[in-house]
Amino acid sequence: MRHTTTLTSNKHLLGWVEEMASMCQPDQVVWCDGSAEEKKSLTDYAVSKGILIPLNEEKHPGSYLHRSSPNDVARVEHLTFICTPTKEEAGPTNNWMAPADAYAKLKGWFQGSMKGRTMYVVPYCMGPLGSKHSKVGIELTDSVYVVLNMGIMTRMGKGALDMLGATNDFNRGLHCTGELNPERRHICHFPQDNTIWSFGSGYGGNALLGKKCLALRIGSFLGKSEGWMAEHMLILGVEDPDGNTTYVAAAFPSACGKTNFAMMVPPRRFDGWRVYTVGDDIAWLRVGDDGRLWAVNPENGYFGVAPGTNWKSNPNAMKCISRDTIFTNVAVTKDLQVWWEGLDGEAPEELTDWQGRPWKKGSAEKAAHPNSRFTAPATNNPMLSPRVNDARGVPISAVIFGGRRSNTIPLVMQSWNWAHGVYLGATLASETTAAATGAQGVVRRDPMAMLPFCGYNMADYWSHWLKMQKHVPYPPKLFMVNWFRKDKDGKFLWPGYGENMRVLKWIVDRAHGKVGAQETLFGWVPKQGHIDLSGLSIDPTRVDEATAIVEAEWKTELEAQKAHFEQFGERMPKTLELIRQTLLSRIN
Ligand code: GTP
Ligand code: SPV
Ligand code: MN
Repeated sequence: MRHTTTLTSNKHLLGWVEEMASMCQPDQVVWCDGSAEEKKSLTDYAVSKGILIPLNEEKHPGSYLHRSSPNDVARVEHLTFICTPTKEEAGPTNNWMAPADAYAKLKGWFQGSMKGRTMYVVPYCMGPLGSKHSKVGIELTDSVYVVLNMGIMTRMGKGALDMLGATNDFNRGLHCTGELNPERRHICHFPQDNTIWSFGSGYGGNALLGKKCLALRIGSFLGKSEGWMAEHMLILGVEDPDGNTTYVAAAFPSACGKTNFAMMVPPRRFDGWRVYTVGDDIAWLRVGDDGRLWAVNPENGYFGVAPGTNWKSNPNAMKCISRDTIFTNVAVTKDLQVWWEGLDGEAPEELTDWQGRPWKKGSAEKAAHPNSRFTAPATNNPMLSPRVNDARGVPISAVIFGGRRSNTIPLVMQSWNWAHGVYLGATLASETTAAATGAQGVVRRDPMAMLPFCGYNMADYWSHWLKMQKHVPYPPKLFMVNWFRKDKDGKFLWPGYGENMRVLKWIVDRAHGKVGAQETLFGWVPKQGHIDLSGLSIDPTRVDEATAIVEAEWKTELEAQKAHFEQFGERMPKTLELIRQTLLSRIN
């Protein structure tokens, strides 16, 4: 099999592509340049093969529907591996395979796997083009759907190759859709080799290798040795009526509200306030020359959860998906308009569901898959921060950790200090969601929302977080939030979405030392009346319930954290366990 390209003469790259192609044996190798013509011809091809279905051109210009295999609808954490030389380097919260074993096993699967198919060479850059902090990756894939998604989610094409030049400094990503057989599906990371091999899934975080695989798993590993941090965080800028903008980063687990918070529209009471989106999923954090922590969003688009998105909950997301968007596993109307649970208005009488089957209103089954998604370019966002392409990023004044918890965790709490904030992040727990396969609604520890994304031992990751304090003379203040506390009937106590602005305002004021706080046994909370509730029609007792600290619940919580820490043995930073014991002793 022969192939040529005029796009690069990089010997490292050409040699590696040749090697991978001779293993996978595609019929042809196509180099992607990221041009508009290329996008059009790939799209036309995908439509001709039924991989993409054109949507209603009037309602959804330039937009398409993709239906994935019903067995391939979310990340597969049990099939995701960190392949470090020793198991200890991956730690107890990651699946581990010895690198030699993983390469051998997957070589067996990749061998001849692209016969009759095309291998696309997808060069991409995570982070602004030309920035020394950005990372170049090359993804080899046999999926045209992956290519088109990478074209939206990353700076894809010739610009990335130009950045790479003749160097060997690129992530080697190999992806093959295979037969979509869950028995032959693995997502393997080789941090020491800056390599990712993904076989047997075409979906999201399993297949778009720039996102979770490179920007978080490999990224967190690189960050540890290079002195920066790769985090599962949104980044937003909140501008007050005087025009001062404060930047905030927030880590919430998958499908726990990052996209919504990053695109929030402040309620009427906050006339003159604006929220700008820098990123909705991933933040790369570095210490700036001025001693502050600066954040860059390495992505270029949004791979967002569709269900629950509507004109009331997230009007900016609705604008983001108004054109040039790929929808995956949503339902469609007869005239090819998209639909999902939680979209505005009543469900239509009849739909075609996410699997292409007829669906009738009132059906017990969901029409859209709970993890159905949209892939939309960041430039569609009317509130896109003008700083997104700034290589320095934006200076972060507050970092927020938040989970999906029906009880215990109050609406908002500020840490005493950096170490206590790291403790709050390290003990973050959340109910599982449809973003990964497996049981949903089960509370599990998801430290810093990074449980599925940390590319090395979580205890070492916490040490890295603790150590960062020394390198950040002007650190952000650390907070935790919970939008998801429920009353005894199982209803959310706090209205959430745009109303979260009321909580954000307190956080920003605290970060600037503008407002007081109430000391509790476990952290700082707003004083009575400090969360502005004007113009909000909600029974104030519900807010009291949402913000309450119930000692008995905290006792259970703190005791449950013991086993979480113990699994890390000697590597566990003592500071965090001592903080846990201190907090517990305050109740006892
Ligand atoms: P990933 O893309 O998986 O990392 O998810 P994400 O953190 O960006 O989550 P997203 O903003 O897409 O929200 C996921 C789900 O949570 C959606 O169904 C939302 O409607 C719901 N949600 C988001 N914010 C709130 C909130 O403030 N309150 C409530 N009750 N639900 C929310
Ligand atoms: C998540 O699961 O946190 C996502 C979606 O952002 S995926 O790209 O599939 O990881
Ligand atoms: Mn995510």
